[in-house]
Amino acid sequence: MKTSSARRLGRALAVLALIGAGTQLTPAAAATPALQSIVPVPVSVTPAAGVAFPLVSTTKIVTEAGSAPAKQVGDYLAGVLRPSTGFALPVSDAPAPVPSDSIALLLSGAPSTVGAQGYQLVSTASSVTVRAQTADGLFAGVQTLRQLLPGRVESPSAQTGPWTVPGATIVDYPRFGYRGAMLDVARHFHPVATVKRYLDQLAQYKINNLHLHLADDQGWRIQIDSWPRLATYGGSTQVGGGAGGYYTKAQYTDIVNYAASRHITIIPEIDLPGHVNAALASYAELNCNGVAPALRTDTAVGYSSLCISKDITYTFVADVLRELAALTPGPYLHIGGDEASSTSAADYVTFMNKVLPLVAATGKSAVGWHDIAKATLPASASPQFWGTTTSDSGVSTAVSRGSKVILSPANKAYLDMKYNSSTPIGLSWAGYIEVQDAYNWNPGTYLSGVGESAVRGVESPLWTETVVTPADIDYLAFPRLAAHAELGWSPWPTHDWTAFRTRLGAQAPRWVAQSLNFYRSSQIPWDTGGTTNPGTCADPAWSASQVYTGGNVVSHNGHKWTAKWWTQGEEPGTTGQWGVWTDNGAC
Ligand code: TNX
Repeated sequence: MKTSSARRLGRALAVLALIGAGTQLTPAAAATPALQSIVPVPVSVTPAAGVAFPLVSTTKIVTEAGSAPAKQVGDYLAGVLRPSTGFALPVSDAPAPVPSDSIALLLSGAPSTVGAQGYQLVSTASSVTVRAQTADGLFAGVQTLRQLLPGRVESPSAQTGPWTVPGATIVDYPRFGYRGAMLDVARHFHPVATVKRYLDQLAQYKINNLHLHLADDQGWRIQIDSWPRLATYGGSTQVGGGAGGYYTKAQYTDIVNYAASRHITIIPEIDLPGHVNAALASYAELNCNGVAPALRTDTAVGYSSLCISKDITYTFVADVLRELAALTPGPYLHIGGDEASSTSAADYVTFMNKVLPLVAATGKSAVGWHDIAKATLPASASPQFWGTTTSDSGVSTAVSRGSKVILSPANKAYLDMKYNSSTPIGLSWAGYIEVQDAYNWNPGTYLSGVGESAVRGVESPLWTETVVTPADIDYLAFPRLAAHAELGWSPWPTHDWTAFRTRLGAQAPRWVAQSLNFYRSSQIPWDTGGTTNPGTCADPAWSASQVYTGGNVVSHNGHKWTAKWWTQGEEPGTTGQWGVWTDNGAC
């Protein structure tokens, strides 16, 4: 059964298909009209037939008068649009009425249905007006506005217009208040610049939480003043034996502030009481036998545990949580809790019963991997489900006591699982996860005993045993992260794989413009920019600007090459990162 909003969307798209034929559109735009291409799909889109807003050199951005948060969103939007358009796009307080030739970001007049995170976007021939109740809502509206412009608007260098926003009224708000991603910076350390790059990508898809897995067996990644060797020694290596690293407090704060400017909350995790070899190696007194083990750079799990019976363990945990809480404006501290197989079941519960109040003492709410539900949780604590089944008695009991659940089922939401057997990086213990697998599940009915209202939201974890570079992060996160973002934001009645894959395919020009190394899944009809001429061995040769799709054949350097998947700018013979071109031999 479809809701009225879903029907409205369906009608809107049908109307669009009609008007698309009559307007001046590039071939690429004609293939995927912008209003049909938004990810996550909005609650409702009503096109204004024949109307379009031209973004031109004189366009100004005006923001709610006197509101610093609205001004910051305006500055952010200008920062996105200036490099590619080359326009000045000055940002100033909005006069009333809103002048023509402007993009207005206003904190009044939004319909009440948009709530705390949603927005209304109205584009006419003379202005684009985003209205929301909060700066979070304006920021979400700005992400939609980006997607209404051609993908090349995302380029860091000047591009050719025209820059046209189709006329429409969009009313939009999230299904779940929490939309998350997790980055493991412990297995391989990822520097501040990489985290910022990821934050920029998350923001585009309206993800509003980044959980940082800051400590594990192979490395401790955050400066703690009361236990300095955690970072300086415990952070000195990583999986495979590389140099590792850690964030100073100033660097962590830089990440927190950058995230805030993208309306993203940082959730720091210290994994306890297992996954602690780096801490045990740094301080002998944390070990039951008083002997510090060696640092580890392998990927074994389940062998390390804090000493549950020692008082110093709780001094240590309290110190770490206190320092972390002081650096973290968000409401959550994540205490891990998974795979503590070297801690007895009774000790595990003892430990959690002592540590949960230590979290509360910092004024924060606890999040933990769903194993923490083996203890009796306060309603404020959120178990994060990472299993591969669809029921868990600990989680459903916690829900009956008032807890809300974060859903990260490993066989759907784990970004570190391979797409298929030939994926060059990633793991496969929870199975292969193609884009359709990532998309086709309903968070509101997934776990027995955990209904829609007990779900805090969806989170996509990226563990980094095999993930070293920003390009690796891109490759595993995209496009699956966009699928999860839609599960977290869009109303369930809009859920439709066929429509989604087209909308997802339309993201390709944006990702290319951003140099995002996404996985060109053969399940997705990637937008090729309207180009169709692949060349032949005998005639036109490979060109760096041409888009090729799987099966296209070109000649280059006297050889004939076949593209395995969507590609642009990757030279046959030199290949892209993982060899998109198959060499078919001499022409
Ligand atoms: C399981 S999921 C883990 C991590 C690994 C991950 C690899 C969870 C809470 N623990 O320690 O990195 O699998 O996919």
